[in-house]
Amino acid sequence: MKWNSLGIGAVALLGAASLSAQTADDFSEWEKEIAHSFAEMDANRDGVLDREEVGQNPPLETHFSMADMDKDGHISVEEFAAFEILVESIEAAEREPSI
Ligand SMILES: [Ca+2]
Ligand SMILES: [Ca+2]
Repeated sequence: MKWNSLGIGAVALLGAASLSAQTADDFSEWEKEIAHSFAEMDANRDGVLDREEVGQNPPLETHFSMADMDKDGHISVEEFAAFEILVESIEAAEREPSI
């Protein structure tokens, strides 16, 4: 499976711009974690997450339609990565209110 292909990289790079603390190493670790959690949720291993599979991830379940950017009814790994970046940015913003 070619998870660490350009798709994740491009999405992750976009996210990096907003997550100032990320180093290149953190970054590939993060990418691995994303691919790992995605694979764990993808119970039927068809490479996408459907509504039943995201039940283990309540924020994703709640915001499924928002995370499903191309509205095909499934969450791809790119969409999942983008969603996680969004959640992390929101959490980071809540932890560190702007000065
Ligand atoms: Ca699936
Ligand atoms: Ca989709």
